[in-house]
Amino acid sequence: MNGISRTSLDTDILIGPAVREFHQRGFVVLRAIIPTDRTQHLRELVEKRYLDPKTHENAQLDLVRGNVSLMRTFEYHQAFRDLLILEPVISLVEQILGTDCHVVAQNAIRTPRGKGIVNWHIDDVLFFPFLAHLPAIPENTGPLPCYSLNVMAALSDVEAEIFGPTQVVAGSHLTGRAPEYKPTLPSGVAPTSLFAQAGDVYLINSQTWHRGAQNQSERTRYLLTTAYGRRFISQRFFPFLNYRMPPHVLDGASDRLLRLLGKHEKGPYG
Ligand SMILES: O=C(O)CCC(=O)C(=O)O
Repeated sequence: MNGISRTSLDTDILIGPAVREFHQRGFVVLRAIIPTDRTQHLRELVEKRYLDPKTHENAQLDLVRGNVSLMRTFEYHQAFRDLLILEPVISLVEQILGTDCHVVAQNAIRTPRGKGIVNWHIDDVLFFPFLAHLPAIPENTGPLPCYSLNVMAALSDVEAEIFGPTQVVAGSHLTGRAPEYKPTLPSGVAPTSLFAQAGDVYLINSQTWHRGAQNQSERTRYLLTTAYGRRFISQRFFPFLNYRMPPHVLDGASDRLLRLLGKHEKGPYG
């Protein structure tokens, strides 16, 4: 599988091709973005959070879902919060979504043997259903706008099918259709498995068909997913109404980080 490596290219050179590939295929893979000591620390934090009985005690707090997804990890530790502005990822995200985009969600997925978010899905409502009725997108129109995307950071190695890779259907974001919410694809539709080393990061358009294949190995898989949206896409911090950002999340945050957390300029409507 191809991927864009940061080691040989600086941020500016990486961004143009990565944006093009993202728009064409509905995803792009960036190699070796998070150093090993950081992925190890993040894995340990996920494990600690998961093993803490308090995480599971009160469903009203929505700290874990389906025994697999740890929710709002930026609240838990600054190591997660600081990944919200990880370069060159954040510059790439802002190039795609605009410099007034914000964080929609940040969750850590911990999948031991037998687990996986195995049903095919898109992450938002279907934005462009009319595409299903067009013969083809006319050339020279420029890329279709992307409204929201998910940045997925591999925190452990997933180098073969048995470890349960994220799978995508290349080009599916341009079909104007959502997949049936089940583990299989229509015949003739082929998935691409995103094999990764810990520290690789991939961006997936919210409209791209994707899923996490079942982990069939003894190696627990760790994936950090951070969704970003344009200004008009709502943030999804449970309990939504009256959500209050814990004050420590804002400690020492830069203006860029504050904006990503939701501190916006005034604009239309408010
Ligand atoms: O676990 C994965 O690889 C995919 C996760 C996923 O589908 C999602 O967060 O929407």
